[in-house]
Amino acid sequence: MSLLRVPPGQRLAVIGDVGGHVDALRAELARLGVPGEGDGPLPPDLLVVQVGDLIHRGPDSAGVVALVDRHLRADPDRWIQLVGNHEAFYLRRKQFSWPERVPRGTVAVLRNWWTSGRMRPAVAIRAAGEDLLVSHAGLTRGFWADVLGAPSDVAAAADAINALAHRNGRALFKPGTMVGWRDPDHAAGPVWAAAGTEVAASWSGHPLPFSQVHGHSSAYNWEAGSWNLGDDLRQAARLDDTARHVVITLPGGRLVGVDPGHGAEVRRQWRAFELPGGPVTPSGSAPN
Ligand SMILES: [Mn+2]
Repeated sequence: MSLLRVPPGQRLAVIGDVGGHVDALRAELARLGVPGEGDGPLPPDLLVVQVGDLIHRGPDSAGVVALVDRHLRADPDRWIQLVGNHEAFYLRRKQFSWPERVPRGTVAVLRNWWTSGRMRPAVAIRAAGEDLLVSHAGLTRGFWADVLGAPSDVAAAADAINALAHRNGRALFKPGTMVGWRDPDHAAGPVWAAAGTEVAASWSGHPLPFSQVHGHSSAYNWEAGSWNLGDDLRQAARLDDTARHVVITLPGGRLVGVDPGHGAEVRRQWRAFELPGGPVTPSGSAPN
């Protein structure tokens, strides 16, 4: 089973949805210490996980994919690339309509990442004494129980999700309320589940087997200033305005949402979710 341990002295940075905003990605990588305005090489103490949805919306999807491709080639062990629904748009039967198309060469790069396994659905990480499952949209309780068989171990969960990639795409890409205006589905898949009404809501009243970090959508509407959560979960939720993160702390772990919500316009204020390596839990976070 594959559990990625972030050793003492190293750090983890989980980067949320990029949405074709190459300048925003470069700026964040530079802030994390990547030289050459994010071109690299990655500093030796840095492990990057990007949650998918690199492309669409913003001005330069091709530039984002080219930049990430350089990191994946130069440091395949320290840039973990996850698949989002916008990448999946070019990998399989289309599940939604979208007005944009990335260039053919960019599609070829995405397909190569997917077939070679360099882009995957999930990763299990242990950092600062906390086990984290990172996926594009988050793992609902229904999917965890019905499709994965309720693994309590984070590495077993990631392995089970990743095993679906080329064997059972129908399960992996199971849509939820964000496709076709369906009602919320507490068993929506980890590429499509909505952060508030599906992922968080599905765990309400049930202990989390491990913590999670996800992108794709947010349990808080930053523009409207409103929650996509019921009262009980709202009590457990905390906002990080500077980073644009939503942290919902529940029995057994926490759900960390890192989608900055970039549209055609970039959000100026956002950050990666960072954790130090090693066994020490940083003050203020939820140990489990
Ligand atoms: Mn998405």
